Amino acid sequence: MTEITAPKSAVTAEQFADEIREQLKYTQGVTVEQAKPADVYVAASAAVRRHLVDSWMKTQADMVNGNTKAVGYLSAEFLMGKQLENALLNAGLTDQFNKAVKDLGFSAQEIIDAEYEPGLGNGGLGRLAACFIDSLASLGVPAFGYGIQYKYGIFKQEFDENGKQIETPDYWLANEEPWGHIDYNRDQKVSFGGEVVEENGKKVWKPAWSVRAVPVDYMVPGYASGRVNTLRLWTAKSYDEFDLLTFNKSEYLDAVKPQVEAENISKILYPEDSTPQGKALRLEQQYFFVSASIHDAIRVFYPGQDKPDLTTFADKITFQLNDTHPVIGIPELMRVLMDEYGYDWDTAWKITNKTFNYTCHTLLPEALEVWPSKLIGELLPRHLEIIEKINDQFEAELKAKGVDDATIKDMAIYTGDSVRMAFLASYGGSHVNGVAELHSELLKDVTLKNFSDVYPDKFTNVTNGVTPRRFIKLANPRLSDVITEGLGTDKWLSDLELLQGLVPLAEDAEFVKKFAAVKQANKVDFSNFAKRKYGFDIDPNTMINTMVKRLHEYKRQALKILSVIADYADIKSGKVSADDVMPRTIVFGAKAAPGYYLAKQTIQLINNVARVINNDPDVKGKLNVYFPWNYNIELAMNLIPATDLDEQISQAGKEASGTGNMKFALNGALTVGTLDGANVEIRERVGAENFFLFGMTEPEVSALYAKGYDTKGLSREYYEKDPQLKAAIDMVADGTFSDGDKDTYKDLVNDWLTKDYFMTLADFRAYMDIQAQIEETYRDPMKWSRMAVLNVANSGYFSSDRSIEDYLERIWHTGPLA
Ligand code: BZD
Repeated sequence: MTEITAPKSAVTAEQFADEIREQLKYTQGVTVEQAKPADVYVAASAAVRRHLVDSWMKTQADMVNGNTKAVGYLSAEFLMGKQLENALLNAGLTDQFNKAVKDLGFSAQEIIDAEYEPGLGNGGLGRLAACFIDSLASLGVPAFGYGIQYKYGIFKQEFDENGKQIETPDYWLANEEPWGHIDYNRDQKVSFGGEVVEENGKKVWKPAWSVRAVPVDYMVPGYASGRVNTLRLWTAKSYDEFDLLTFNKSEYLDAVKPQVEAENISKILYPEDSTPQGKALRLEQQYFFVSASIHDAIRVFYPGQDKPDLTTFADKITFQLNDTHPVIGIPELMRVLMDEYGYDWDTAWKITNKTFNYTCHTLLPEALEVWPSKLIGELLPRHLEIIEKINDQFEAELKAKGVDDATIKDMAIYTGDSVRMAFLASYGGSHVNGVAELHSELLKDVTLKNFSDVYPDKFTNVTNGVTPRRFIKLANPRLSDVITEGLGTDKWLSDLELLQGLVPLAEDAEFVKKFAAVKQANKVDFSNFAKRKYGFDIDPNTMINTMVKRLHEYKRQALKILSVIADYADIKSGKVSADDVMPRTIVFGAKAAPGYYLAKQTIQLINNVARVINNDPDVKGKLNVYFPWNYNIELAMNLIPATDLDEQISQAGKEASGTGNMKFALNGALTVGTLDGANVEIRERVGAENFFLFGMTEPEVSALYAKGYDTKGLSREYYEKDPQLKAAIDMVADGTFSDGDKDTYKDLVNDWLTKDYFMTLADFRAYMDIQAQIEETYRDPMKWSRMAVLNVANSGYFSSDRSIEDYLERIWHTGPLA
């Protein structure tokens, strides 16, 4: 007997169909006969939202009235994915919905497909925030996600006829969006500019301009917890109506200028995922959402109080800073406490220090935000003063601890010219965490070493995780059924470590075959999806080998494509017979930041390798490369369950964690990877024999830098010595993938041969060797599937529920509502 614990609403399919009809008629004014899938999508969304409202209101009331500290997850990005399916699952309405829409004359899939995916994030950091608020709600922990409702999300990616990336705006709000509720009555005023004056011995900020921050609330339903939290995304509105006088003179653009400028703040998500752009607008965005959120928390937790006792603030809510983007919140809370509520510096500092914690998501020094003091001074003059004072206090504290002057200088939060946000966060909050064990160690030993030396107790690790609801249950229903059957219960969806129970089944041939059949069926599904959406002809009987993530030199998509080219060259030159090749389909998905030249060249190269190889009869059916454009959550949910082999092949010591790797392992793909980020922990758990490890370790990388790898052009030696590598690079240089033009990739080739900062060439041989081993393993399907079962069984640790439990225990010191 299989135990089923999934939520199930008492509502019948007939009742749910009636609710959809009502919405269609009374809110949207269309009959069922007139309705298009997009209409039914809006109606069904409104209907499911209604089923969640009571839990939502009760959760808020219990949060405000109870004694459980809430979590405020401050994040410039929440990459949520489509909402309807997830809301149905958590409301226990999936079956009713499926039947109801069928009775109304639609397929469930076409209704789900009618939703437009919001792209309010760049990549891992934004998706992590979405997984975390799902887990907070599922664990019953009171929480707010606080961020920005950008009008334009991450750009839409297309490829032109030369294979180049084209970015087009993603106006995701072009059609009705049924999930967000705009609450004009809970707005906040956010001010900028002006000057600070002294009045009666007090500092008073006289800002020059203000915008109206209006919250748009999204429900965040928990799975099987009965709780529904809130994601509050701020949108910027102007206080100034347009200037009628100017308008009457027909100067339309001038008349609406102030309005446009204010509303620009929430207009667009910065498509950056590595280096901060010194853009005023970006700082405005950061301050905008953080200031509104802090004031909102005071409003929520001290309702109707003119003179709240904010010495209890840190007992009401703890703010997690998702990277440095919200760090301006530290001086902002200081300012609010002192200037708006009259607290003295020391009291304000205690509260602030207790309220904030900081998560770092990078190891690239250039990705730690640094703002010019001049810009902060112009935009937020009072905050700059406070930051200077924080820095003075910090220096005095360091001196008192006996830190030497040179180190104190290295640690400066405020250097005179600039403000280092990661340092401000490390000093201003209670805890600092990295996102995987290796990453947290490197933060302590390298990136934030001085801080960890002085404040060792602040530093901790919380290894990332992913939500099993979206990334197993919704993405891979077939595997979910096989797991539930294998374990005799579906409880694993809220306690993922139960997957351990599958370990013995790896020895059960019947189970392993069933598992393999799921993978095969998913591959067929993906092939159909790719045909429908992209026009690709993917052969589901080949190995599906996937590399999906932002395009970055450190992630080394170049290593993957060079290996493909090397294989191609071997077949073309007759060194390897096509008959001996194990058929493989390589699928890439990646967006490059619009200003990142080498990343964009790499995209162009991959597209043209795909074009040449896929059209070459010599390798037909053996080696194929596809690059579906505009990688997003929907594509991830279709591709991950169909993947046999995942790649996380970053240069060791560069990828903070990676979370794609977790999603793949949980869906029964094997990983080829370096000892980097969360790969280290995945390998530890699934077993070294079930993970394809290759490449230099972090200390080996450091040693090779010390020899001058990138400065003395050592990469060329690897090129000269390895004929396979040489052949591959020569093929790129000689125009094989650019219709004979030798210039197209010259900068890429030149970089490989003279600098190669991320050591692609140095790791090439090890990578080719491990790929040979992978082929051999794949030729034994039972062996491969057994390894894949063990990956699933041993990856339960990588649930975001476990990450959140770690945050609760190590950092937030709070828990579920009573
Ligand atoms: O965060 C990523 C890291 O690169 C991954 O290793 C890690 O798994 C995830 C989650 O912790 N970082 C980002 O995604 N960073 C950004 O997207 C980003 C966005 C704007 C500005 C700077 C970085």
